[in-house]
Amino acid sequence: SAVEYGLDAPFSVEYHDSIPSTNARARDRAADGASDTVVLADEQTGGRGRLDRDWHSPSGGVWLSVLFRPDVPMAHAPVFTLAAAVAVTRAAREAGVEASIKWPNDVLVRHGDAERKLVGILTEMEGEADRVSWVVVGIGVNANVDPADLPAEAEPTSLLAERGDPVDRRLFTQRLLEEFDTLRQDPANVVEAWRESATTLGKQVRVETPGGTIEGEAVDIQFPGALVIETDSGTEIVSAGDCEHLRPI
Ligand code: BT5
Repeated sequence: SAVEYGLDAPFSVEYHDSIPSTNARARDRAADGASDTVVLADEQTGGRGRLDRDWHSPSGGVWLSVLFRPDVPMAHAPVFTLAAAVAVTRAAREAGVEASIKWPNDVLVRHGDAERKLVGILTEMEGEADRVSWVVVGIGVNANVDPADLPAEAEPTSLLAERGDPVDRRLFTQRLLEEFDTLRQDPANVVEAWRESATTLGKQVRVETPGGTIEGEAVDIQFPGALVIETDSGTEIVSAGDCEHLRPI
């Protein structure tokens, strides 16, 4: 409940026991002129992933959206997805869970060769090419939820399952928002921070894009968020928005 939170965050925080989607609510707040606002919910009944996929959001998760108005061109907005991934990874590690980032928008926990999805991030924005009007970064963390209540094909995990006991959602969310607040103000340094927490680099990957499949070694990330892949026929650079699926091969 809201009482469990009582966050001292660098944002104005709006809490809901249940809401269709915190991203949808944050977009509505943006249309009303709000900024530096976090929408937080215990449960979402219509959570969304990328490409209009469903995001399962039972009670006990940390489902939140950060609305802000950075002074950056539209093309730079993907850097805030990386910033969110770094922030949530750091908060998870402080909670004792060895999370790492899978490009472009997942945070997962490795168990041997298996990778289990802990977090998904969905960034939306509106504005002009030379300056965004607003950005909404949606972060879905399987916090105190049972992975058995999540879609099995996604191979999900949760902070609860990894730790064996519930996480203090207030502390976790507080740390997440503090880290995100620092990173969002320093986009140029986000890529370096991302490299330190990423699991994708140095791996053989297969990326599905609207233009076809790209296979090779993921060698680097470029500002504001593109993946650099060495293929047999040369270097390919894939923007986050063009990635439909990334699989290790
Ligand atoms: C994402 O999409 O990973 C972005 C998810 C963003 C969710 C947050 S919650 C707060 C805010 N409000 C919203 O409405 N959304 C944001 P994508 O990469 O497209 O992955 C979606 C896929 O993940 C689905 O097709 C499922 O296979 C799987 N999935 C669904 N729910 C999951 C969960 N809770 N944990 C792990 N995997 C899940």
